Amino acid sequence: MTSAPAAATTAVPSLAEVEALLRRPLLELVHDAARVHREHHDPRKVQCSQLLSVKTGGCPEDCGYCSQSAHSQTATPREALLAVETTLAAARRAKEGGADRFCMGAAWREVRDGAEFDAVLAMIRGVKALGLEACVTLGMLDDRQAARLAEAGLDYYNHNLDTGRSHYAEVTSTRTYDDRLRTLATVRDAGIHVCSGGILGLGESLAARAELLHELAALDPQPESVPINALVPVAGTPMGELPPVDWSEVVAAVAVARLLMPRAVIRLSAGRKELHEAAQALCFLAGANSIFVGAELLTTPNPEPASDAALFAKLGLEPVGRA
Ligand code: SAM
Ligand code: DTB
Ligand code: SF4
Repeated sequence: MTSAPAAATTAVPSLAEVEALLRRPLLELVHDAARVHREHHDPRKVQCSQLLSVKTGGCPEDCGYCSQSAHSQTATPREALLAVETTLAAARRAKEGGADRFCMGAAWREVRDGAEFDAVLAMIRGVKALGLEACVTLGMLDDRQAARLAEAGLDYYNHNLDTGRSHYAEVTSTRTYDDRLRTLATVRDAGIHVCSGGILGLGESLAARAELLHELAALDPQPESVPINALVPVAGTPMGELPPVDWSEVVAAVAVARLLMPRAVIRLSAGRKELHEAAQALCFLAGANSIFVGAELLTTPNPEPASDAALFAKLGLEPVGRA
């Protein structure tokens, strides 16, 4: 028998209950999340993905946090799609560095059929041939495009809800929350694993943060992979001057994500460079079991591999790719 979808076995708490979870005394919350984590996952294993921006900058969307929006004046250069060989050379290096998944991001509003999409399909085939899992994030897409991604062997499609529905218009005006949900359904219907999460620190209220976590947990089936990003402030974007989220709020969001989505892999994603080691340790205790490795995310810095190796050694954690 194959395992049942998570949502079939887990009743999703109400929105008010999710907000109440976020407000619980932090160590009580972490304790409960750690227990649930251990029931469903090996607490010493951490999935390690490496990112590459295969098409950087010049994006027509106006996401207020993003270095790559054409609506913002940032230092991020606008580049053409990388060559397939350049991408696969980076994937090879990622594998040598211990990553088990290679994630490719494009600053597109949506996938368009043609030579560039064909090149992305070739990248996916090449990444799979190296023995890595493949993930892409390409914006919106239709059924046929999703089917072609699945046929190329794509394991995961990342498409974040970013924030709660009530706060979404403050973040992006060029698409709607329902556009996002529709794309997630298209990915799901194509049989590709769903990676969907959000960003903390976009000026959202605790209620809006609860909405985001509730919305993710209510997806049926729930996402296999849930990135929790903390805003990496980028100069020249509308959100570049927002105050940083406190580490305790990152820990609480990870813990609540773990409680609501016991089987999902919870990814401690962007913002880790600004999160001190002890705070990251609490996140791993509370159920985070995936990170981005490598010194760069898409356009912003990530912890150096040597410092992550030292942190794993201190905490007794192991990358899933290592036996
Ligand atoms: N254009 C595609 C899209 O938006 O779906 C894919 C690339 S986009 C850069 C992928 C995700 O990265 C966004 O949905 C957002 O959640 C996250 N992200 C982008 N900039 C960020 C920042 N400055 N801090 C934290 N997360 C960020
Ligand atoms: C996700 O949730 N986080 C990653 C990945 N999905 C594509 C992106 C983080 C981007 C951080 C800002 C940057 O480097 O441009
Ligand atoms: Fe474009 Fe994605 Fe950045 Fe939004 S988050 S501006 S869609 S690259």
